[in-house]
Amino acid sequence: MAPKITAFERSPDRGRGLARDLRVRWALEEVGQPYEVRLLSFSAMKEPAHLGLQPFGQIPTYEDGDLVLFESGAIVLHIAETHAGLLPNDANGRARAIMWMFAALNTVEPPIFDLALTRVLERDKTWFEERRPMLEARVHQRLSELSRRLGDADWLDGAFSAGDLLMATVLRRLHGTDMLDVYPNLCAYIARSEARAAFKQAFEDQLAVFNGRSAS
Ligand code: GTB
Repeated sequence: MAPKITAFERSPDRGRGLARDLRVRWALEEVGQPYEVRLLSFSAMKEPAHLGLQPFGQIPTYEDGDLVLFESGAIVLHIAETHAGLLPNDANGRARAIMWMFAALNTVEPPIFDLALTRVLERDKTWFEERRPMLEARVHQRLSELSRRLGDADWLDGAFSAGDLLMATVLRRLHGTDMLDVYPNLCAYIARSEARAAFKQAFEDQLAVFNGRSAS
């Protein structure tokens, strides 16, 4: 039986691939693992059936036989650990790839997500313009540090890994802003990630849901 994941029935990002099911779809495509998708409305996500799988009433989840997982990072790690292709074979390289997974989710994503959320939900607040420079400065700090570390390498540590997959999904959230413009190597890194066949397939599949063309 193919693993089953959950995704938005109608993503608020209008098919831009910013919801966190994309990273799970992408990981499954990278390792060549077919999967099924269960689409959920916002109300279904808060019902007991889904809360039994995801205590916070969110997507994505991952079900494979007896195993139920939530947290996109944990799901991607599980996929990477149980299939070839997303983690190096040597123990040290593997540990460093996992380190980059944590860096993406714990160090780089929070300021980017805070800024995005504030732009969407708090734009009409009196203090929005006052707060914005501080939020943007925090994002720039992380981007400049990441840019310096990446240098002219293709990927964060040797070959493409689950660390790059998560980092690219985190950075993609800045599409549509000018914040990446001063980091040409990060722009090229994102473009390189989005050029991967597995990314393209995952992106198309989530877009098909938004466009009502999904088989799920
Ligand atoms: N830490 C969890 C994980 O990584 O799995 C976070 C999961 C999460 O935030 N899920 C969101 C969700 O289910 C969807 S991805 N939200 C519904 C809710 O909490 O009620 C976050 C997201 C949502 C919308 C956009 N967008 O419109 O651009 C982008 C990202």
